[in-house]
Amino acid sequence: MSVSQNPSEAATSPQEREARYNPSEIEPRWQQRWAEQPELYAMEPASSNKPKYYVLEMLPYPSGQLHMGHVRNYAIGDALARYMWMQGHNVLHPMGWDAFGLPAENAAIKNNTPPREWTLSNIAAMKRQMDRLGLSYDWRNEVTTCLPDYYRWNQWFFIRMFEKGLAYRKKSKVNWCPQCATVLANEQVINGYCWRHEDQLVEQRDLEQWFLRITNYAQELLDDLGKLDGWPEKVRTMQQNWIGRSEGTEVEFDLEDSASAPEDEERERGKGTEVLPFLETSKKTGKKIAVFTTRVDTIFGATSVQLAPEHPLVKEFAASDEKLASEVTSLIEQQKKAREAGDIGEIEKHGVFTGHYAINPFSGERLPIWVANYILLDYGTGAIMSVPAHDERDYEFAKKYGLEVRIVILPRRTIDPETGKDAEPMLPYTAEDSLLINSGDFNTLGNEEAQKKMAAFAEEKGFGKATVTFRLKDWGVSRQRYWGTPIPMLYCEKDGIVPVPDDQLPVLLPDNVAITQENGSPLGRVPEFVNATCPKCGGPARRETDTMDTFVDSSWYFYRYTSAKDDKAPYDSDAIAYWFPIDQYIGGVEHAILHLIYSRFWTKMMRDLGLIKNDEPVQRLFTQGMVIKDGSKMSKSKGNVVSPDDMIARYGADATRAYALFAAPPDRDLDWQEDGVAGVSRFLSRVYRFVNRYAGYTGGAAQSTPASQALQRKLHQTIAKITIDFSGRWHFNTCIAAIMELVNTLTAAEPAIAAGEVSDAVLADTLRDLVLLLAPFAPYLSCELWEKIGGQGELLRTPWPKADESLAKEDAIEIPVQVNGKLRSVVRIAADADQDTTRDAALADEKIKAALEGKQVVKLILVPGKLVNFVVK
Ligand code: ANZ
Ligand code: ZN
Repeated sequence: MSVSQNPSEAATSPQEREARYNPSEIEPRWQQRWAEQPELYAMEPASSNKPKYYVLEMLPYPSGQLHMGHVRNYAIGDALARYMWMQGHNVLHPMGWDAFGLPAENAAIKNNTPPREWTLSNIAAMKRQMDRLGLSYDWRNEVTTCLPDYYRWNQWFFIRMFEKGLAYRKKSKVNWCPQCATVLANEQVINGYCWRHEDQLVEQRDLEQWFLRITNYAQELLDDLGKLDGWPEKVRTMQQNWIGRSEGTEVEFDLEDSASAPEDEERERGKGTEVLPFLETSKKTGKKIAVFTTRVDTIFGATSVQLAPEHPLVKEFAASDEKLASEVTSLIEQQKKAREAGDIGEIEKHGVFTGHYAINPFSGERLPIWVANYILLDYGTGAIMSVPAHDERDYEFAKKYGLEVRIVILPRRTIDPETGKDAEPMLPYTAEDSLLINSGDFNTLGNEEAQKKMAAFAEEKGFGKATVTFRLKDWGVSRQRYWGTPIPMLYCEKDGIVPVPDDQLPVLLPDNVAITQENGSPLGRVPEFVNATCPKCGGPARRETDTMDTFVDSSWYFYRYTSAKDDKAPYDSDAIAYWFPIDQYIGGVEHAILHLIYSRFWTKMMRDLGLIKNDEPVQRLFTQGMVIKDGSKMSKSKGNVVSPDDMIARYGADATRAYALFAAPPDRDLDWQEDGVAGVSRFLSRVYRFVNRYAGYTGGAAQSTPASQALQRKLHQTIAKITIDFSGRWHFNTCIAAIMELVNTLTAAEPAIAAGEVSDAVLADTLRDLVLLLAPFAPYLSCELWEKIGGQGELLRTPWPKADESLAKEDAIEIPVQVNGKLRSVVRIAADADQDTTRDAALADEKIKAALEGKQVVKLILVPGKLVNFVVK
């Protein structure tokens, strides 16, 4: 039976009569239905017999508005989650809010709204947007990091770490952003500027701070990068560089006992080394200077020892030497400026001779001790041996100050092939593959062997050892701000630092706190908060007023999703054993170091507390590209923001999401074009009308026909393509393009359908599978059409269609055959024909035979499946 049987409709064509696609009617209706089914997106318990799949998108900061970057991120995750449900998995697809942080305080100052109120209303607004987008989140396990039921566990972990010596307090030089009025972690300083304030240079200050001992895990964090083969290479490399492992040797130089401040003449003498005829023990002070070097093989070429300006020994020297003191002050100042400007690596080198000497333990030579502005206190030991002949920076320094340059390694082959003479290497000569000279007993050794032997020698003699240095520093977590997790520590005059007992957690963040941009934590100005009782002695105690870096919150939030309501523990360890590691994490590459190193550390720490078994939190990581508009990143500051609400109002959530997936492969940047959204919306409209037109259609053939087979072939090819993409690289743009092609094929088949040449069963199957294939990309439309075609059961739990290879097989394809680049014929061959078969088929063709008659084929160009070209003379 064909569709236009109703006589009252006979006057209009089916196209004119049929319903218009109206997402603003369809989508809210389904949104309402989904909201009434809390089980729809719920994870099943660990006892489920389905395979588990944990898909996670990075949780947003609740600014109040989703932007297109979010929409893109969530559209990718949502497509994957829906696909996995249809593949029969037990899916965990949660969402939450990274809700602490400075913007809430800034908004409070600006609008006079308390941070809590501002944050919670932003969350409500963004949640509405997410629901309107139709994202499949299990809201029953929503995590909001600014609420006490979450942050109490930050405090609980902090105390566990304190007990294990993993959380400690020390005075240190810190990065200070005057605009944030707080300390920043190293990771939050971008080329010397604040990560939140692009134009704000970060200052250095000395403050008592809480640190987490992430460096205990430096080696493991590095080693386990090797396990993360589901992570982008670039992210692993960034982490590796950030951890910055360096193998070398620590060597102790004796500090020689010298007279007080040197005369100017003596200062001049600092420019050379001299070998002491004999070393009297009385000449040694007993003090040692440890240096860290990666090239102990060059130690006989050391011509000075250099100290960081803030090295403790420098302070000692300067105490009795005013001239030195003032020079050191300016070196410190230069270093500070360079650090703040983020180019400490390129600092213009300055230094000053201290008038003191150190003794090279390998050679017994006395080396002048200098202070230099390019030596960093917090790397290695804060002191180096300077080897000008073999190190760029030392060379530059030595040239400037006239220090001796002494060659101690040479290329293995030094004979100049032209002159036959020994060639002097260009200085500084830094090659690893070289031989030692001028190095006492170590002469003629290869440099690698020398490094091993010399480190062993130093160890044996007790003045050094092989060591490893990391660039990674402990994580400073103290922030002098209000809107964060209170650090659960007390200071008692009698008992010192005392953690808040577990049964007094959470330490609640008080409301009604005046937020100002003055220095010092706003909590320090709340006496009810500060004044506490010592749990040990019952005497008065002062409460810590710093709050935790918000990166603490995001270090473990994804564990909490498995049991967000638990008030006895941060999570249920059995549930973690089931759900972890996360199967797929999706987010921006801007988190490659900060968040993704901290959360790896937190996982290892929790494992060592015996809470979990997994070593790593995330199995596979995907970093999506940026959303670009008019040539630059879509952002408020660029004024090129496209509002998701606007797009949804105009084209619907399905079109907006599908466009975000269609416009570019997800790992690439996406250039936002509204025309493109309109185009996707027109496509969805075609699908809508087509399915409506043929739902329940029964006017076709009862048996399989050639037209049916052609349709089936296209359908199964489409299924195969999309299925492969979902398990691999997620080129959703080509998935959606493939669905578009399928719809083109269907439209082109309409005359055949009308002529009854397509079997009813095949048409019905095609419609059904088309709806299923669209489900991850356009869930509203799919649900609507699923109902229309009488689909049984919940679409999301309907098995994903299976590609039938035999049906997908192309029987024959046509290949153009050229002679000297001119088209002469077309041959039909099997789609999977090999090269020889293709060539033979071309040669057997009558037209080609004629064209080649009497000519000599000099070359055959054959593009399999595409083209054959005979080049003839
Ligand atoms: C002598 C030497 C000779 C060095 C030579 C290099 C080449 P990486 O690889 O980054 O770990 N160094 C050590 N501590 C330093 C500090 N606090 N500030 C500035 N420079 C420091 O670099 C290690 C090398 O950097 C060390 O090896 C040391 O210079 C320098 F032919 O020692 B080397
Ligand atoms: Zn006490």
